[in-house]
Amino acid sequence: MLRRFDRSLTRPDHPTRTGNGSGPQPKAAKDSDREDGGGSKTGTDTIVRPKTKPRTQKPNLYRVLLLNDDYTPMEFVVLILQDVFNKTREEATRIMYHVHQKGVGECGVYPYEVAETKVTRVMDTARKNQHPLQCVMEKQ
Ligand code: TYC
Repeated sequence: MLRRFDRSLTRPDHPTRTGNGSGPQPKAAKDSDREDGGGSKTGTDTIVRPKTKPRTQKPNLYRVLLLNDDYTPMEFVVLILQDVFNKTREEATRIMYHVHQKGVGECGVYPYEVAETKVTRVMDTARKNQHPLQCVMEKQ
């Protein structure tokens, strides 16, 4: 079943949220609305609570991948991995050689907007330096 994303379900401080954070508050039935005229002579009044399962939502994650080509200098790729993906010199060199040998390699895994920003930074920097380096993202 498809459910609409609703931040207020996971954010107790969200303005759409009311009450003590334990979910929608049940509305007590007005006595005048009740078929039996109300009153609690028997002491058996019941409160009907809407069924709301507490749901925690994990963000969708995206792998950011570098693709190999024959022209982008190795040093440029290493610098990109250090600058954009915050890799150490050693890790950046390892990833660069992996991409060079296998054709594709993972630079990191991020939520959508973060992944998108990193892809844009790589592509813009490559274009500015006239390198054909390609960077893509894919849903994990
Ligand atoms: N294959 C390139 C070269 O030999 C180096 C390279 C590595 C290019 C990784 C792109 O994503 C890449 N100069």
